[in-house]
Amino acid sequence: MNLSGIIPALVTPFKEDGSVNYDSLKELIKTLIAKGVGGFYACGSTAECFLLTDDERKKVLETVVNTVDGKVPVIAHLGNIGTDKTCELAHHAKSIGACAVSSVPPFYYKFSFEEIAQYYADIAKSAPDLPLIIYSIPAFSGVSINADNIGKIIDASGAQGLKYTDYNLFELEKISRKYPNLSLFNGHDELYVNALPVGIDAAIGSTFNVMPQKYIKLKEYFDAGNLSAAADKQKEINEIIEAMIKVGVNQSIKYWLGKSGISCGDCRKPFAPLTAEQRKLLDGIYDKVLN
Ligand code: MN9
Repeated sequence: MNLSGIIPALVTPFKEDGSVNYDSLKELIKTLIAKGVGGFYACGSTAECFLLTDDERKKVLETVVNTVDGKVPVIAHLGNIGTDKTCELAHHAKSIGACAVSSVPPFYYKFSFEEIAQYYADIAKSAPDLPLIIYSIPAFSGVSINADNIGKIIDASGAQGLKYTDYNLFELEKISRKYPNLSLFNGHDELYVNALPVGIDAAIGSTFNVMPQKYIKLKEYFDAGNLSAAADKQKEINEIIEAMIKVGVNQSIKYWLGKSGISCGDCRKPFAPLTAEQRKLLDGIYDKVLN
């Protein structure tokens, strides 16, 4: 799989009336390409995918693919609770030129692992030539994907990658030893420096919408063997992420992008708009985000 570097999981900007702001999305993509990102992850958790209609998801993906115009790869997240909807999105992603597809496991009904593996097999059938990236985010999906069970998904679907949004790096390391050919994507931006030695291929994350330059620098330090500078960079980043988690990660990203001139509106309900106090906290560290 030809994916590397820092891959933002794009936010979905909204207008004041709540509709998708496609102009801001285009502007954000162009800005991030100019900053040197390695690709885009479209319609993921950060994009509020479960708060978008199916039509909006398709139109957002089309906007991303068209704006990127082949400059970097685009991964389409298709995740849905039902196989049919996911497969429809897979057909669409393939037809418009996405480079890879990805999905969280189906959730809520506590499907058996056999059912989950079949879900991925069905996606693979719907987009046969596209690499499939499993998206593990147990804190949100409630599904644990680990070294003991991931083989069932790989065997059923031929999945070639894993986006790993979990704090358990021992498990990631176990997966990397057991499946050396699986492409691994770091999912918790606050662990980037820790995941690099495990052998990740790239990082996919929300905070790259606002501060990709910090991670690009961190990777340069790491590649040059300057591990203490890389660790210091992560500390600088994590001070910011800690505040973002307190306020709401997507809310913080949208607020800062707005300050930088890319209007993103609020997150969709039931997410609440930021309070004056939360905005003040974010204003206080905005300069640190930009550096
Ligand atoms: O998968 C993102 N996860 C979610 C990527 O959006 C749930 C991460 O980039 C986190 O937002 C970030 C903060 O924990 O690492």
